[in-house]
Amino acid sequence: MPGDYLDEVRDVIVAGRHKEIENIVQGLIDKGVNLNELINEAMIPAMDIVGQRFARREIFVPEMLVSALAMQKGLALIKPLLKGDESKVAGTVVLCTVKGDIHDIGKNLVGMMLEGGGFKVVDLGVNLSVDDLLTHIKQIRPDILGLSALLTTTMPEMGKVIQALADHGLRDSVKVMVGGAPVDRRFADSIGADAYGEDALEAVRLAREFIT
Ligand code: B12
Repeated sequence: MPGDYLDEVRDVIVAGRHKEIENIVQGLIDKGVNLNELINEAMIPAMDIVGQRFARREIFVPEMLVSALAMQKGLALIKPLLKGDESKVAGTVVLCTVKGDIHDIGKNLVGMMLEGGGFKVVDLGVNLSVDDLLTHIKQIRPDILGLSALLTTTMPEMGKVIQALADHGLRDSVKVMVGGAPVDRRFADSIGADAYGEDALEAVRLAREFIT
């Protein structure tokens, strides 16, 4: 049955069975399954289930961690297959999670899709302070900056970054897009971001819009 493998992948990630995920995902890659379907209909929904269980206090941080590990191992196998043609770079995107936030799975997915879409991605990692980020922006001079936050407590950092870009005369040289589960368009507007992206595909669409 076509949908069965989606259920299996979802269940293995939810259960945090990270030692099994690579064999399963590699087997599916070898069979030529649709990778977007695998990510969007099995892997991301698995993380949503994990988050709901955590919120209901049915699981705790260690369980969230092993699910995240399973997710990361699975995505690592898919990543090389999404790579675009590096000879035609559409533009440079700097990505990071803001200070205080170490949730990087969504950011990594955004980076994978942008690379697949022909962008050069400079991933600065997680927990970037405003000052560190400014230093990198001055050096790299990207076309686009993508900020990710998964905690309501770290969302305000996005506004601080945008303000700091303005204070240092850099705001007009870089388009800023923001994303992450608690972020929405209204928040993006309120902090003066150029755009809000709901998911990784939207990030690619926005980046293309910025460049053309
Ligand atoms: C996995 C996970 C963890 C892992 C993270 C591992 C890792 N390497 O990322 C660990 C265990 C470390 C963790 C820790 C914590 N977590 Co946590 N975590 C999660 C969980 C279950 C999944 C997140 C995830 O990976 N989702 C899958 C990805 C693909 O989705 P996404 O990140 O939203 O990204 C998509 C879009 O948002 C968008 N996007 C993302 N970024 C960007 C950027 C741009 C520019 C664009 C355009 C788009 C975009 O595209 C992505 C792809 O579609 C969420 C629940 C949830 N459903 O979000 C809780 C959750 C975010 N965590 C939560 C909490 C409370 C914590 C802790 C405080 C727990 C604790 N007591 O210690 C710590 C905080 C750590 C910190 N300082 O950051 C809460 C946050 C609540 C809140 N209101 O703020 C959540 C919502 C769980 C819950 N329901 O309560 N967590």
